[in-house]
Amino acid sequence: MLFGREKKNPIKIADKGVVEWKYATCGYCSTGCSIEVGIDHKGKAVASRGVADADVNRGKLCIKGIFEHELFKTAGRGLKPLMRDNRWDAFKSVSWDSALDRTAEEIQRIQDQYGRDAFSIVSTGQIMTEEFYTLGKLARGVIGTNNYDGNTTLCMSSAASGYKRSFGSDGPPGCYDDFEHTECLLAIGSNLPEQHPVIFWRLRDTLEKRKFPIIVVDPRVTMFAQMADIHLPIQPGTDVVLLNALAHVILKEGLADQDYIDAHTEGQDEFKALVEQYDPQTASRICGIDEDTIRNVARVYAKAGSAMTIWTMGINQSTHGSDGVVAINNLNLVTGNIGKPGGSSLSITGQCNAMGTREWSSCSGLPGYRALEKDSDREEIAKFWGIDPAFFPKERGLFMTDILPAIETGQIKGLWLIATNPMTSMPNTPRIRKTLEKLEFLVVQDAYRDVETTEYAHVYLPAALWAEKEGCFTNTERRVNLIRNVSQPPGVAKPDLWIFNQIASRFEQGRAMEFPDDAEQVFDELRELSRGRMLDYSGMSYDKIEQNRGMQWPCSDAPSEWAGEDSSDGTRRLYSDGRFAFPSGRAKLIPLPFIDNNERPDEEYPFWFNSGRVVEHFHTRTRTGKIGNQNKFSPTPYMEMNPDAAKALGIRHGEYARVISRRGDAVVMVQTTQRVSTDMVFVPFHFHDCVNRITLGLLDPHSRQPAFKQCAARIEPIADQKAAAVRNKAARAY
Ligand SMILES: Nc1nc2c(c(=O)[nH]1)N[C@H]1C(S)=C(S)[C@@H](COP(=O)(O)OP(=O)(O)OC[C@H]3O[C@@H](n4cnc5c(=O)[nH]c(N)nc54)[C@H](O)[C@@H]3O)O[C@H]1N2
Ligand SMILES: Nc1nc2c(c(=O)[nH]1)N[C@H]1C(S)=C(S)[C@@H](COP(=O)(O)OP(=O)(O)OC[C@H]3O[C@@H](n4cnc5c(=O)[nH]c(N)nc54)[C@H](O)[C@@H]3O)O[C@H]1N2
Ligand code: SF4
Ligand SMILES: [Mo]
Repeated sequence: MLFGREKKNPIKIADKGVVEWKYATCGYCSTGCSIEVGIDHKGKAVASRGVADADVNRGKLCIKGIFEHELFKTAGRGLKPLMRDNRWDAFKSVSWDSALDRTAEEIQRIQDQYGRDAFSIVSTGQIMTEEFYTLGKLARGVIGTNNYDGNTTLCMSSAASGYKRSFGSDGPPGCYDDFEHTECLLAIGSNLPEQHPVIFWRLRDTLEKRKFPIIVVDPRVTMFAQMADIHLPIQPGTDVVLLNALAHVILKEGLADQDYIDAHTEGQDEFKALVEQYDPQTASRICGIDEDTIRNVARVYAKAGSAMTIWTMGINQSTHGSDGVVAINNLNLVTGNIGKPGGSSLSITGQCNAMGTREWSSCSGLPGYRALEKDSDREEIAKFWGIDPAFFPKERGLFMTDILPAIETGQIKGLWLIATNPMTSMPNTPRIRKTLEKLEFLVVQDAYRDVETTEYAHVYLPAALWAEKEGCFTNTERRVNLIRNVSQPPGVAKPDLWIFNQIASRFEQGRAMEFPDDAEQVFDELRELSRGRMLDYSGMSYDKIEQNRGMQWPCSDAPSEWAGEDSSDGTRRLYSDGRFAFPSGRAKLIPLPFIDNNERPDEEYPFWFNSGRVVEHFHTRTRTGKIGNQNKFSPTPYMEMNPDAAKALGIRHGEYARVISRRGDAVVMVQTTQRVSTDMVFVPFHFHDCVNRITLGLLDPHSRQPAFKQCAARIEPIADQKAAAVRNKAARAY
């Protein structure tokens, strides 16, 4: 009997009238979820859904993926190329030819006048692999500037640098399947539930079937810390000390895998001598974790049959970012936890295609993990592209974080920004503003017209976004996945690939080289360059990638050194045979002395200022700031502050307060919460004119990545709450 229930409002799933589902890969974070976009009979994208048989997400999507089809109709898109003579003039709409001619002429003029490296290019982790490869060919092979880098220096360069130092090559050795096998998970400086919700769901799914210890290292009590078995609220920036101490206990108590160390590593004597100094008692005074907990964690980790470490920006964005990664690798080498199911050093990548740029963009070298420093690599690529090898520099040039200061000193005069928004995302934005104002020529190539950085540009090039074009992304676990063309770009916006090819055709050297227009043809080209290498794509094709819902490299069409006998469906783990990418085949155990060089809280600036993300927004909100639900759930720049600290300053929950550092100030809404201790505040960095007015961004010596997570600030209550609300609102201008 229904007892009249049929009369109550039944749940109805809206019929969006989808007539076709098109395959893509999510364009936000690096989880790499397979997504299908539903098209109605008018050809309009009306729905998104997770692909059920994709191994990565198994039908799931997070809040960003679920609304991704709404991207195609967001406000603020660039519809036409824009141009002006001076920064202070109004922009005028111009034809593509005028904008591209002017850009090519200015590149040429600046290079003729000041030298080739005086024109600089900074790109991103968010365009397609085929676009990265083409941009690399243009920057290295045609324009020939060595001051070419990407925003991955703000994001993954510590991970890339740490992998190279320990294993001889970049490339995360593990995969999500490791959760199915591991007996202990250590997560350092990663807020997985919010920043990689679908990887987190994979972890939760495994934990429901089989229990194993979760240890989270984060100065905040994040959502991840709350579900952990052990939470280590570490002193900011001291992870290397904790990791050295864990290695100390493991070696002292005979818990190390000495056979693995002897067979597969070098440098153990120097390493052991250094960690000898980091006994738990000494370490606890620096890293703030008591000695018994250090011993306990070391034992739990080393005694597990297999154990893995994941990490994200809490490690990378530090003055010890690269050392932090090496310390994690050291821990996994001494316990024999590399390349085995459930045993890994798995960096959780940031942007959707941060891996693609590391592999193919030539930012730090030449395509396919080749190095400018190596004669044979320069010769091979020069021959393949049909240019003189002497055209390439013999070592890499400046990183993004050194390119902007080089504008200040006059070394760089022109800049091309592609899909990155440094006026919001770089540390110490008051300083960035001055550098951008100093440029003789700035060209901004972005999908949105309303990015802050465009205010400083001479030329703006409107780019197509995500599935308005076709190509591949590589995710955290080395999985190459495909984006099919789902929708057309608005106005006359064009794919980045088309823009790069057009610029190439305006240079003599570019006209003499091949710049294919079709993404799949570019894919075929880079696939050839990958054959036999660690990042072998030779067994992949667009159709095969789509059928497999993404494939993990090495994936070879023949037996090979890195891929083994049969890798035609991809390879889950690297280094499973204990052979690493250094000529000796051994990994390096590297001693890591700790020097405390952060700006620390003091009497005048008594709080640690920590920054990061929330689940609803992506970075500088050019996209998520315009999508209804995402903005509704997280509309305001706010600050997590401990209730006791707030009370001591007379600040109440929900009031606006001012944060001040030696660089600048910002107005934020205070959210009192026990997530942070009394000497720390945390602010999501998504809002313009906010967090990065405060940050200092000291650089890591190896990776040049900024320490976004550590600086000192003071908090002041605001008497005039109405005026504060206006200032706060300005930071969410979209
Ligand atoms: N929703 C959403 N998801 C995203 C992104 C986004 O913008 N929005 N961006 C993507 C990108 S590009 C990236 S790089 C990732 C970032 O992903 P995560 O790194 O997971 O995110 P964050 O919030 O930047 O920082 C993670 C944690 O580091 C902690 N931390 C701060 N200082 C320290 C320290 O000294 N030691 C340790 N151990 N931890 C510390 C912070 O308290 C914070 O909880 O997210 C990706 N996913
Ligand atoms: N304080 C603080 N600052 C931080 C961080 C932090 O944790 N704290 N995190 C840092 C990290 S990890 C990162 S990755 C950076 C991110 O910093 P940014 O890269 O500057 O941030 P995004 O907003 O992702 O900028 C990407 C731009 O690309 C555009 N875009 C998207 N798709 C396309 C496309 O297909 N073609 C073109 N041409 N344009 C496109 C978007 O509109 C957007 O303007 O921020 C860093 N800054
Ligand atoms: S978890 Fe990342 S890749 Fe997956 S839907 Fe969310 S933002 Fe997209
Ligand atoms: Mo990032």
